[in-house]
Amino acid sequence: MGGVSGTEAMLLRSLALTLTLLMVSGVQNNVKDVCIGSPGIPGTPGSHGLPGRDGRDGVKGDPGPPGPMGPPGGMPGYPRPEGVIGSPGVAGECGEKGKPGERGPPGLPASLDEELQTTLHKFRHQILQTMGVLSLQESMLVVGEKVFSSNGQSVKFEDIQELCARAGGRIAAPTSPEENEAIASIVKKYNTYAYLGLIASPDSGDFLYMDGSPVNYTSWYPGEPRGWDKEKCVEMYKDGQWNDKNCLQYRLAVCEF
Ligand SMILES: [Ca+2]
Repeated sequence: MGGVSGTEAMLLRSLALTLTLLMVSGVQNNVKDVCIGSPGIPGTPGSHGLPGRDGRDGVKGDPGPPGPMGPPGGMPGYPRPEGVIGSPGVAGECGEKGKPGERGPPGLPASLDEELQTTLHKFRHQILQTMGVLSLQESMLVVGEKVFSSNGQSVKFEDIQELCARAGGRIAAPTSPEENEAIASIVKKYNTYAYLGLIASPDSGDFLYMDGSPVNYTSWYPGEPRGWDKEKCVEMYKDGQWNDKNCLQYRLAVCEF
């Protein structure tokens, strides 16, 4: 019983060669079927590779929260805009009156002052034009220095006074037959009694002009005045005669200027 014979050794070598060829030719399935040994021990892990290259920049992030307040003593800020100018102060006291200046050279007499005469001529012309138009429209009646006029309104005595004063005149008061006739013509035109600028004196009961002076002309209707204390105003009838009357009636407003 010696070792392996020569023939057996050849067979074993042929078998090993065949197995090697099968493995090299990739016929794994066949190898599996043939390889029946236990698995080997895994090898040790390889060493770490070199670090990779830097990546590309990422997306810009959100702004961060405001930082803490800095220490005092920083730079001054921008100047503020100027405020509104205040109201002017109270005027000071008047100073002492100065000395009169020297007398100027004598001027021209008004009659020789050409510019003044031209202005006066223009004024006169314009006034005559205006009076002509108003007279034509029977809006005014000229008697001597006075002008009588009415707006045709009938109001109480006090309101006539106010109305005439506002127009720059006063309630009409006849001081002569001519003036009385002029006012009477206005009363006839509007067919309405008018109050006159007369009032009973609170002391004597006598009738006076509005400035308190006594009347110098009257045109009482026969029997008037007889209102005693109750009729302190005077109305004019259409024929120009007068009657004392209370002051609260609505009468034509006739003014004189
Ligand atoms: Ca009367």
